[in-house]
Amino acid sequence: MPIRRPKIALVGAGQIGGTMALLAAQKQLGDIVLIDVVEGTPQGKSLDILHGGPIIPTSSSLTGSNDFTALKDSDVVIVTAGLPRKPGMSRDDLLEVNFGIIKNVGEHIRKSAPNAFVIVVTNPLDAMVYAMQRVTGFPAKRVAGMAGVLDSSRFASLVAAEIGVSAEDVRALVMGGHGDTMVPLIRYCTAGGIPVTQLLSREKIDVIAKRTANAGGEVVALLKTGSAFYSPALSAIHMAEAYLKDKKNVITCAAMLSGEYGVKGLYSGVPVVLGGGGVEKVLEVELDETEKKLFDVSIQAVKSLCEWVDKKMGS
Ligand code: TXD
Repeated sequence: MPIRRPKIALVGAGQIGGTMALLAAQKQLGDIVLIDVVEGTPQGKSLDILHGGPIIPTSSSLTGSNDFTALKDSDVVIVTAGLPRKPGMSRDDLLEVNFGIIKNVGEHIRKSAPNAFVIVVTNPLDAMVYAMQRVTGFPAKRVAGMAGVLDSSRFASLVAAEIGVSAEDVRALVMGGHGDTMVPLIRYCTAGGIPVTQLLSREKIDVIAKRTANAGGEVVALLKTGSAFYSPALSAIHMAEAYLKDKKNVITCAAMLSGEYGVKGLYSGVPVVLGGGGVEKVLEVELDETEKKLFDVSIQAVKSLCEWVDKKMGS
């Protein structure tokens, strides 16, 4: 049998969806289908990128559809369908409306793309990825949420700017929920292998940690009409690439915990090995007393959102 190109479905052709389509075409990750409920949006954006194909250059095909059957046999489905925040809104304010959307999308994925690796982006992320796994019934290793990779990148970018070094050389680890209770693990942040605590004062690092927790809100306040989309798109495609190329990258994403960190049956942002098997392994890093306390607070915040989802799902 000839090898076929992977099929990547992007459900939600908005700010993040459109940006991901361009990134996936530039990286030639496979054939891309954009799906949205707004007539013309997915078709227009895919055609626009296709027009640039010779310049990229790419051999990826791009199509757009308002029909969920376009999901058929996708290898990866990245879901951004839902409403973004407006200034003054918290991510949790989106819970009710976006749960309804995710439930509908999850049913379509279960029917049309039963073997896909699903990456959820829609906020409130931890609850939405939990809902997606419940609705699809897919093994938890095939349903992950995009958040920690973005939060870690945001933290690293601010550290790099503060030290005055290339962002390429800064690595950071931000765990927990994708919200105000996220946990930047300062001890694990390095610049070229050097612990950041040897390069910046504690005060400066704490300011950066606070700014990271509010980074999404900072962009929402500046844009006024929507939320961040370039770095979220880069983050989700980074996860998709690790899966499609079986890269076994260590990436922080919202993964189902089954006892790791003393948590069972909830999604939270943790470092995982992401490869062809999806979330192949959850990596348990050592947490000190303070970090453990912060992580537990973050878990409690996610737990209440997931209990809401359970109630809506009737169990
Ligand atoms: O780190 C993270 N996980 C967050 C996630 C980072 C940034 C943004 N975060 C959330 O992603 C944000 O709060 C939203 O919930 C999603 C999507 O953000 P985006 O900025 O892409 O929103 P847009 O531009 O409004 O795009 C959403 C698209 C839009 O075109 C709608 O028409 C479409 O989703 N939509 C649907 N598509 C398919 N099916 C249904 N039911 C549907 N409803 C809306």
